[in-house]
Amino acid sequence: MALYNGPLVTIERFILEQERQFPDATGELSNLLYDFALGAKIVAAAIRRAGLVDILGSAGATNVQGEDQKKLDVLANETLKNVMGHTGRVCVMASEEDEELIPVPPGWPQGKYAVLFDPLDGSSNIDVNAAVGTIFSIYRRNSMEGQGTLADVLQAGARQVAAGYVMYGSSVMLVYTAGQGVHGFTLDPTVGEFLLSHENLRIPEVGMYYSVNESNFARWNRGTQKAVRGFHGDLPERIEGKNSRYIGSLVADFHRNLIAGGIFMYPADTKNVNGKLRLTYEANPMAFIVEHAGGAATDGRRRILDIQPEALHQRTALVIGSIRDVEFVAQIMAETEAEG
Ligand code: AHM
Ligand code: MG
Repeated sequence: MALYNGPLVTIERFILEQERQFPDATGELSNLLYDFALGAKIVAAAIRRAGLVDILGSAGATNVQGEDQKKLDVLANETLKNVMGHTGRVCVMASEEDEELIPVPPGWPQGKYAVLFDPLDGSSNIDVNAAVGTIFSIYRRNSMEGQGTLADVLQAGARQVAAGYVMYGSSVMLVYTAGQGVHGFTLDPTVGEFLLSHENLRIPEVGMYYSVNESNFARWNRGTQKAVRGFHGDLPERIEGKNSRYIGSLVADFHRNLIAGGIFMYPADTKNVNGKLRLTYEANPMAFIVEHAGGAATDGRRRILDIQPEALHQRTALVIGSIRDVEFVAQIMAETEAEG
């Protein structure tokens, strides 16, 4: 095994050190972030065995091993609910996998945070062994006491106190911000620890890549089509052409653009008239992260973080990434709309 060649900073030590800057901090938010890190390790371990688990599952028709054969997105969801719900730090949860709010299990104390998550985003990629992710978003509760309410999770994204994602890729990375920079940790599977590997990530102002599902081209409005043609290199006076990269896994597409610079778009189209991605547990946490890394996120008209959510599973168009590229798309969309 290669030796580490720098100071070893575990996610625990890093979060603690950040928290020391705030004398009033109770440590609850730090603990919530470790809770997500623990959940991520459990999910990562399951994903690593995914192919094997599928083989065991299909071979064992008479062998009722219900839990082992659960689909990974269900497993990820149950894992996060279990990890987050039994800590006393949370008053309510919401997940892409649950239609309704998820209360804290009976008998467990109510905490001051509301958490939302997409337990396994891009899960169709599991079957082909491509990267998937977990996305999370944390708010301080609005309600005063007792069980958390819908209003606790339907806060505008700008009110998030922390957000992050875990990418299960060629290595497992956890990236988060609690408002003091965006930091990335890589899981060392030999010791089971997330170690600081990317401190204070900044997204380049102009990116190398654009990421969009171009099979939807004919269903986009003219503004979106024109912006993407700009990325093809058809508007050299406005923007340089870019390289195309699209995995179809938001976390992986976003992560690449965060590191290398780029823009990800899931615009509205005639089939997905409000876009495809969900505002509260997909767009908002990513928007919070990108802004803290110097980037931007819009639905084409509005800053994502300013949108007041009205429903838990509300969809939104999303244009997110390097600031000048996002501005370019927003301008082209506005100009085209004004032309009528
Ligand atoms: P999911 O939440 O059902 O996994 O869907 C979200 C995923 C994102 O990860 C990805 O950006 C997008 O759907 C890809 O959609 P498409 O296959 O239409 O390009
Ligand atoms: Mg999702």
